[in-house]
Amino acid sequence: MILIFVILARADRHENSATAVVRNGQKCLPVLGILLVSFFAFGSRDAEAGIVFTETWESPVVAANSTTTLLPAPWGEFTGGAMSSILHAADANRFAQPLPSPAGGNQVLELAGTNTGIFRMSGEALQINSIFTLSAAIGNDATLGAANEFWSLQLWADTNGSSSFEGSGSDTFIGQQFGSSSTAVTAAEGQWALNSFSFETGGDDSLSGQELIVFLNNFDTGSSYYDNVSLSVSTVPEPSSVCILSVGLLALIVGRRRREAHLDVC
Ligand SMILES: [Ca+2]
Ligand SMILES: [Ca+2]
Ligand SMILES: [Ca+2]
Repeated sequence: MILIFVILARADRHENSATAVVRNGQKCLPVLGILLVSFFAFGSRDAEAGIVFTETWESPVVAANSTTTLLPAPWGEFTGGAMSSILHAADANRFAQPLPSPAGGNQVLELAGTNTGIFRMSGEALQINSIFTLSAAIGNDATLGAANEFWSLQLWADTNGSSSFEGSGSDTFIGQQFGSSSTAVTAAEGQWALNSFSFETGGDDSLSGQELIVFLNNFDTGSSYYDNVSLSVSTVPEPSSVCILSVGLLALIVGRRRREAHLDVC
């Protein structure tokens, strides 16, 4: 990164030595173009993005209009309270079949009852300068007037190293997006909306090495509906690299304008 900036700076200085040639803005375009391409190429936050898992709830297959409490591995019920979880074929009275985007297929997860939740160990160790994004299609049951707003997408850290989820006091709550939040997207009746929660670790290494836990929750009355649950991780470029490029670009632009202003005066 530093080498690229040095090369660009030298190229800029070399061009200055032939100052007589630089009389209009067109000469700036190649250098600025290279800088901008470099910035986006090396500064892209999604350069190393990857999907950790996607869960569609299409397996095991259940008959239409029926349910099962059998969760696909490695999902498990959270045992900290009166929990239940139901994987069921979408009832035509609740949602159209096949399920409209951003949901899909014919099966969804229903979490029924106050403070119901299921979790999944992600297999991902938390590390600095990373962004973890948990997203899901959230459904609005057409048979009820309520907006099914008590869903919650949560990320936790396995602080006690149990490779399981025990909740507060044992594991660390990282954050959530939830249905009654002002930033949540609520689908129309019978429809689905994509919601997500992102956690950027930055340079904080307090949770580094701990396994990330995904927790899906229904925190109040009624039911929550989830489909196409997905976890992704991307690496944030080194702050020093972004800083060097930004400062370098700014310095070159300012320097160029000053020299051009000087030439105009002369
Ligand atoms: Ca599905
Ligand atoms: Ca509803
Ligand atoms: Ca744990």
